[in-house]
Amino acid sequence: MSLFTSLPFLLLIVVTASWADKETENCENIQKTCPVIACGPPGINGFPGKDGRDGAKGEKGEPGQGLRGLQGPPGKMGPQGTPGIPGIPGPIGQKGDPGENMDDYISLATSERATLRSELNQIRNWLIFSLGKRVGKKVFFTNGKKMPFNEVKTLCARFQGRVATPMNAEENRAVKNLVTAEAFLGITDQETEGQFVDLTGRRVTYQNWNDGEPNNASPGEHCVTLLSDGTWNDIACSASFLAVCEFSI
Ligand SMILES: [Ca+2]
Ligand SMILES: [Ca+2]
Repeated sequence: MSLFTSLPFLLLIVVTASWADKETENCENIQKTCPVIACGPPGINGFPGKDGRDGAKGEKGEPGQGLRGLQGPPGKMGPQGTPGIPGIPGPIGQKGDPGENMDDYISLATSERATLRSELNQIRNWLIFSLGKRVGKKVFFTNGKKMPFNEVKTLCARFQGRVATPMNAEENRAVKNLVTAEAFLGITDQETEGQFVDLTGRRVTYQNWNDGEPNNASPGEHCVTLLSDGTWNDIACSASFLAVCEFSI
């Protein structure tokens, strides 16, 4: 090694030795003036201190962003309000059709009634011609069925008629020509034996008894029938004979 190449190295040694002496001197000086702990390792952090006092109240925050609740039920109905102001009258309507004239209506009703009456007369005449026998203002009809006397009364009353009651020879002949079997007449002596009356209680003035009748045979005969020859016989009311009704026209 040459002298020139080792010179910087020698200077470095000298400077380092000089800095070490000064450092030792400073440390000795510090130890003389500062506490010994100043040169020790740093201590461990202590526990956190107590909470401080509450601060001042902050300003109101913005509305939250959460979901809105369901709508509640409707409240109670409020009091009725005052009536409103009447509206403006509407426009006048068109003139209506003229009504039916009362005279025309009455005339039409009268005409229809006359037509109906005419038709009813035609029907009645046909019924009499085909099914009944007419004498004056009385018509006799039969349904061709046999039944007890009380049932004959009920049947005739149902059609607003009466049990056939000949008041003279002509009516008696009409009934005889109508029937083909023994038929009840509307004559009885149920109230007083031997006193024959019609169903209104009026004593009959016309009678056409068969020979030996009325005999009120046992156990008692209080109704009357028309025999095939047109004469009469008193008979038990519970027996069944042809029903014949009469009607006024
Ligand atoms: Ca009798
Ligand atoms: Ca008799």
